[in-house]
Amino acid sequence: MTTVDDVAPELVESFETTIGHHDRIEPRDWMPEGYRRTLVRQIAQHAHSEIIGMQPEGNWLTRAPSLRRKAILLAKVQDEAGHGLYLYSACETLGVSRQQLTEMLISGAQKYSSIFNYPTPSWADVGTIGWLVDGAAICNQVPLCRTSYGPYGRAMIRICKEESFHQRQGYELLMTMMRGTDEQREMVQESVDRFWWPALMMFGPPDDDSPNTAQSMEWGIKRHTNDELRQRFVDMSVPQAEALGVTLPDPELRWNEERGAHDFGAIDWDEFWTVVKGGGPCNAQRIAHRKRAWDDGAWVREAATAFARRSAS
Ligand code: FAQ
Repeated sequence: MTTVDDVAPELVESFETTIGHHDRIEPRDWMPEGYRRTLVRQIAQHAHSEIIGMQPEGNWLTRAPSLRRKAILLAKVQDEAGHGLYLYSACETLGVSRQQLTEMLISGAQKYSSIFNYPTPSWADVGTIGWLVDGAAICNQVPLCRTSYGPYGRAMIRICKEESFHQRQGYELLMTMMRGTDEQREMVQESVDRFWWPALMMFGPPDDDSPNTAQSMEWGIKRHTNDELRQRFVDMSVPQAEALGVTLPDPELRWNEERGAHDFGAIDWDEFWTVVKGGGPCNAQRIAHRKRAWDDGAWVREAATAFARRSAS
């Protein structure tokens, strides 16, 4: 492992200058081991989230209420698979293989977003995930297009364009239901009630309890803190909820003239950490499903590797 102490000073200086100028670090450039490890951690967690994130909505593929909704949902879930692949590829430029990353996900050594450990018992959840979960993802990810590591930032550009489409389809789905029957409106409200707080948790722990934020900001990996992005998401969602005609389940949510932002109630951080540590309602099911798919695909990976080896010789 190379540390700052045993590399040529001009390499360290070149890294620091690049970061200082908000330019991009590329795979061939020297980088501190901590920078590389932080990127592997964050990009892998992001990739795993996209792949595990296919499950809650995938649950509705066979039960979508019309062919049109089914085709849209199928396309969205396929997009998530694509995002996972771009991100795994970006991560591989840092010297880890997709096999290692998947094994770390399955063993619990690497995390994925807490939000995907909640169930999706209602069709309205498909719309709510698009509106709130993709909405939160966009808020967090648009600044990552300017992250300091080239392959990650470039992957994020396309991902954000697709997430933006996903968010709109979710909102349109909910809007259609809100124009329907009382029962449909109740389904939307019930789904929003369940997803609002977990969506706020997607941004990570509060800044004063976030061990990685300060260093990640210094390295230009993160461009904003967790709380800054969470606030941005709340401010963006309030008028959207009003237009939709749903109530956000927070009696303390109100505009603060002085701050020019919304105040909101306390997040249940005990719930967040329970879910992050594997105790959420669907953690075991999500990982078991991923492991089954990985095991079932072993023969395909073996055949592809053998074919590649034979073609190369
Ligand atoms: N869930 O010090 P920080 C999507 C962990 S993609 C689980 O603040 P950091 C698309 C964190 O890893 C959603 N764990 O960490 C889609 C760390 O643990 P570690 C995913 C969490 O990295 C939509 C510890 O807590 N997006 O939704 C969470 O500076 C619809 C301390 O936290 C990304 O991954 C959490 N919510 O900031 C797909 C975006 N929050 O690793 C399908 C990129 C924190 O030290 C359907 N990632 N932790 O053991 C990021 O921006 C950052 O990694 C944060 C966390 C902001 C998530």
